[in-house]
Amino acid sequence: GRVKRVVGGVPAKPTQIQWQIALEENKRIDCGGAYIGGCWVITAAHCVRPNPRAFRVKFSLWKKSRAQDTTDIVPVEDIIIHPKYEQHYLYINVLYSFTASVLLWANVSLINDCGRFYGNRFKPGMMCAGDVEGSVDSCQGDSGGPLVCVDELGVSYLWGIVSWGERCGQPGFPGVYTQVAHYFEWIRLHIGWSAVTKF
Ligand code: 4AZ
Repeated sequence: GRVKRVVGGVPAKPTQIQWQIALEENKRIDCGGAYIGGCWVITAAHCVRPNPRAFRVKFSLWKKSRAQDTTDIVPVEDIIIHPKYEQHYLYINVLYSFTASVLLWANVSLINDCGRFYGNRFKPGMMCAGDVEGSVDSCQGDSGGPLVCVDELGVSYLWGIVSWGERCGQPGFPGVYTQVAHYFEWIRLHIGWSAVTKF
């Protein structure tokens, strides 16, 4: 497959990014997501349709596909889309088939005042990350996947969700992410406090 993927990434070590999931729709993988605890996974709304039966969640992505056991692939019971999600904010996404290779990750910096790059397409609840030169970025296929901040104790916090951008790795067009904190109350309303897992 000709999957477009993270720019400037390096392979993850086994179990390094345990919260990363892959979202499978009718045997294809076009999106990622993050396990946040309990029975909850978070992803980008443009990755899903309100039809849980079309999707499965794949865990343990560091395992070679033949080493995956049945519990690494789980069905989806329900899909909750944020009420303010508006499809017309999105660009048309070309879907790439994910003949899966290895999970890659990259170090990105948070970039402030992203309206200078994207004008009024950049809206509240969005944030930008990468670098201005375009040497690190997320890309198609990464959508819905996690951007985490790691604190001084090594605890990872879900900060952003891969959302959109002007192609990938383009100078002056950093990747745009959903700012998780902006939706925290809504997320908490659905999952409750107890569900949040510490990684
Ligand atoms: C996409 O279409 C997409 N460079 C995801 C991330 C970025 C661009 C496009 C950011 O899913």
